[in-house]
Amino acid sequence: MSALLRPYGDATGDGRVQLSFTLPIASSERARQAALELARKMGFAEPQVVHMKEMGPDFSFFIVYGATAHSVDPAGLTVAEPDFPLLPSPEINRIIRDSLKRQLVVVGACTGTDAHTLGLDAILSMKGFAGDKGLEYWQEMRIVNMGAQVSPGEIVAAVDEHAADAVLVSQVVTQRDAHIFHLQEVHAALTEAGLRDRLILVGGGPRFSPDQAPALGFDRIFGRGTKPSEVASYLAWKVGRRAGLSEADLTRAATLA
Ligand code: B12
Repeated sequence: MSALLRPYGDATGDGRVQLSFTLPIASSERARQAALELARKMGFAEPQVVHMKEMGPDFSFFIVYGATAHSVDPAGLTVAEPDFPLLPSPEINRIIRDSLKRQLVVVGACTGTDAHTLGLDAILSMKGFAGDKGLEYWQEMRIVNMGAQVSPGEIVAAVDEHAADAVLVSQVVTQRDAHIFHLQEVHAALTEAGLRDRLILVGGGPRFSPDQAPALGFDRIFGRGTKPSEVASYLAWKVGRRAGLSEADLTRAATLA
């Protein structure tokens, strides 16, 4: 059934939304008017600046509240089907065991100048993220967490040393698409070392979306809010497929609670 949805602010369907942005102008009445004019140009009716804060001497941060005339019909959207099944924990261990007859070795690193390790740790470390345990929880996985500011050459060396099956690369901070460039560097280094084809190569970070994977030469990219169990499911599903486990087996595994 199709139903047009409009944002809810003060009353149902009033279209009111909140928008935040920064302008390169010192905080002042002129800056406030500039923010309001920008909001009007973006199509917001009755905009109000509900927050203006100086960001150093030359920049101002704004939160603007206003009404949009647009609506959306969720039923009319094309939504991508999940590209791998979410698997229960025991099935993740079972599939890895059946496929490899040994532990799956995962090397993880933040590359480039990026010092943001929390995202990678959320995925790898036992304590996990949002109530979900990290990859260290699965006994059929061995995790090598290399931490922050790891160069592509160091990742290649670690893949060699640990005979890794999967490489997980994190990029959180970015400017001028540096996060994309750094993933490309890792891909190039692994390819040059002749290791790319035998690895499951996974990237992640809040600026990425899964549809970027093919262009970057990665098998899968995970974005903002990823849960470790999604990554564990993906890795098990991928090794299962590579080992020739049947689609029926993998699908059955997904339905076992
Ligand atoms: C904590 C933090 C820091 C800490 C990092 C500590 C640490 N050990 O990680 C410190 C203080 C060091 C820091 C420094 C800086 N930071 Co900072 N930081 C943050 C902050 C507040 C939280 C990030 C975070 O940990 N989120 C929680 C984790 C769990 O979420 P996540 O990273 O998105 O990870 C999830 C997914 O993205 C995904 N994921 C991430 N990686 C991977 C990898 C794989 C393989 C997979 C599968 C999934 C995956 O899974 C995770 C779980 O869901 C953000 C703002 C914010 N609220 O996000 C700014 C932020 C990221 N920082 C920012 C900036 C600018 C900086 C600095 C440049 C500031 C400065 N001028 O010095 C420096 C950069 C230092 C450097 N060399 O990298 C900006 C980046 C803006 C941009 N253009 O990219 C942000 C967005 C703040 C802002 N709004 O300006 N920062």
